[in-house]
Amino acid sequence: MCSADGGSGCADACCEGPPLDTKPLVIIPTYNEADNLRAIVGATLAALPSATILIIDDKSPDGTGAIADELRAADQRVRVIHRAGKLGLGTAYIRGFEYALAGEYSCVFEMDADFSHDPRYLQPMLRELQTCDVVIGSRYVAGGDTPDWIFTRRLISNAGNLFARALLRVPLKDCTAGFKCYRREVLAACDFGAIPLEGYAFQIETVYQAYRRGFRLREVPIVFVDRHLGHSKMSRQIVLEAFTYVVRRRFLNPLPTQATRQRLR
Ligand SMILES: Nc1nc2c(ncn2[C@@H]2O[C@H](COP(=O)(O)OP(=O)(O)O)[C@@H](O)[C@H]2O)c(=O)[nH]1
Ligand SMILES: [Mg+2]
Repeated sequence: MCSADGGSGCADACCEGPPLDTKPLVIIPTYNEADNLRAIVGATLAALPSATILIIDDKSPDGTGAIADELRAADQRVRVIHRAGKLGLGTAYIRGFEYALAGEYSCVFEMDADFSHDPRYLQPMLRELQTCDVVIGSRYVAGGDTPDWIFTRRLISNAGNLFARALLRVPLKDCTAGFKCYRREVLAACDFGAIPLEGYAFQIETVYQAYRRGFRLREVPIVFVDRHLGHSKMSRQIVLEAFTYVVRRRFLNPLPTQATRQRLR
């Protein structure tokens, strides 16, 4: 490990990072994804055969949980956590991070079940993680795109990102991205459950905390396509949550920056 960067990994060739490609965990939260689950699990294992997949299902009424159990019985790389009811995306990921830390996973992916996050990006993201701490599959860097979105949806998403970036000063083009890969050290150091959050706000909180704690973030371009099967669970309330969270985080309980931390030590 390199001392120059506080032990969170280093881009220098002299530094040896943890063996990242040996134990990736891909967390896939599901709610009513019966039409997508078999295909996404198959595509994920084909793209990253060394991965373990953790499905976290919230008692989906459409039988997604039973399909998850079937996939688990067929392949030991698939694991399943059933929760009692729809408890939200944020807490599903937190449960998945706890699972990862209780095991020996060296890096952890967040990925949707609906193919908006194409598994073909898993290998390139893992390669990037060799020289940083969090890789973000970004729609807003050169090469990234949201080809299916109408103008107003792009506008809302861009405005939300601008707002988050301006207030929280996270140097990312895509702060609300949900396709990400973390080194386990990041998950061990952060407390993403500190504020209960559901949707885009949870995604912003993860990069905010990681950045403020001195971890290195890197965006890689992804083309984000809309789901073909099933329905989005995002709502107006989740968009509102993101706006109010950004304001609260900025003005009520901002985290100190890494530089401030070092001064206080
Ligand atoms: N376990 C769990 N998964 C959820 C919940 N809400 C959404 N998801 C899953 O999280 C992922 C992203 O949700 P989605 O509805 O596609 O959001 P969108 O991509 O922003 O439209 C999908 O895999 C959903 O099935 C929830 O409350 N619990
Ligand atoms: Mg989706």
